[in-house]
Amino acid sequence: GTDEQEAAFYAIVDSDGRIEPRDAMPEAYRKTLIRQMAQHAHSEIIGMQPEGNWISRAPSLRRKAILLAKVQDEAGHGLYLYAAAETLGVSRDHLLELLHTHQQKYSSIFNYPTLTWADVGAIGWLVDGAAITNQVPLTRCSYGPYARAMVRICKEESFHQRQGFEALLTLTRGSARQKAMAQDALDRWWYPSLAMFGPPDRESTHSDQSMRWGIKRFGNDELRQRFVDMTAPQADVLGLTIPDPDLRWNDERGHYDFTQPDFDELFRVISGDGPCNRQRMEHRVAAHTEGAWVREAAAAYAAKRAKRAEA
Ligand code: FAQ
Repeated sequence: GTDEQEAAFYAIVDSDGRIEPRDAMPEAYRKTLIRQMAQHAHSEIIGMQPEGNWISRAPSLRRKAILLAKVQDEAGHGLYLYAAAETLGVSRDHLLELLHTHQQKYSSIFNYPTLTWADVGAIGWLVDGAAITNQVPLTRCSYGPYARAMVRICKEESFHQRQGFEALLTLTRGSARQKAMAQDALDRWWYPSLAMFGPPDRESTHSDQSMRWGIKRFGNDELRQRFVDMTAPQADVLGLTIPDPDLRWNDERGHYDFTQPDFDELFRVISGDGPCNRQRMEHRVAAHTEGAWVREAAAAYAAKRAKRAEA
């Protein structure tokens, strides 16, 4: 772009305006947005798998209906995000191709297994809780289509979070075995949830630039702290113990002190070596391949209708 275009871009960003698809933008800004939005979209659709695993085994009809609706919402979030990414000049097909060939990522959290029913509650409470903490600031992201998609997604995620909390509350008020199952789920999901926020700021590749561009509004560490501050009192209400002996309120800081997640584990999981990476990708690619006839039929139907409209 020209210097003039660049000045116009920064004038919008610096005045907290929104960049729209037709505005000139630096190529690196466009690339960063495509990376983050695609990764986010991929996370939504891969994220359907761990909970989808429990749809046929939900403990009651009511729980099953709720879980089905939640997993459908996640498919919807993926669609809003792919559509928002398409405004940057990439196609959804291409983005899926990049996912399927390991050239783009999805969130580390979805590479962990859902071993019991309590895991479904823990995902809603912790994973959706972390997602909201990270995504509410994205409603003020400098790229208009992404920011607007986030508004609706955050409303739905906050319902998902309460759903998970309520499912866990039911278990913690149940039998000793049910309570133990809820505690075990918290023990396994706590640190992977903290890792969702990404590496510490000092090791974060993109944070400084993304904050300069108004894509990210806060660093990874600040959002992780916010999540701990929000979640610790909720664990008390549930009567569950967060698996961190050093977690305690620090009056001076006005925040909870806590133990950081194992970032070596995060990088291992991101690079493909988590407990379920292979299974998640195989399932995704198989679903895509088996769904080819649906895409072909939809395209043929659209072409037929277009032809009819012409006649
Ligand atoms: N997993 O320089 P940074 C959901 C990568 S919620 C995998 O700090 P950035 C809802 C990062 O891409 C989950 N990769 O990166 C739901 C970068 O890689 P690269 C999805 C990670 O972008 C709930 C490198 O490490 N939410 O789906 C992770 O500035 C329940 C260096 O990191 C979003 O995607 C990780 N945890 O900050 C669905 C939110 N952390 O490209 C179903 C939007 C870092 O250099 C059920 N995304 N990496 O090779 C963001 O806010 C940001 O992208 C961050 C990372 C904060 C995730």
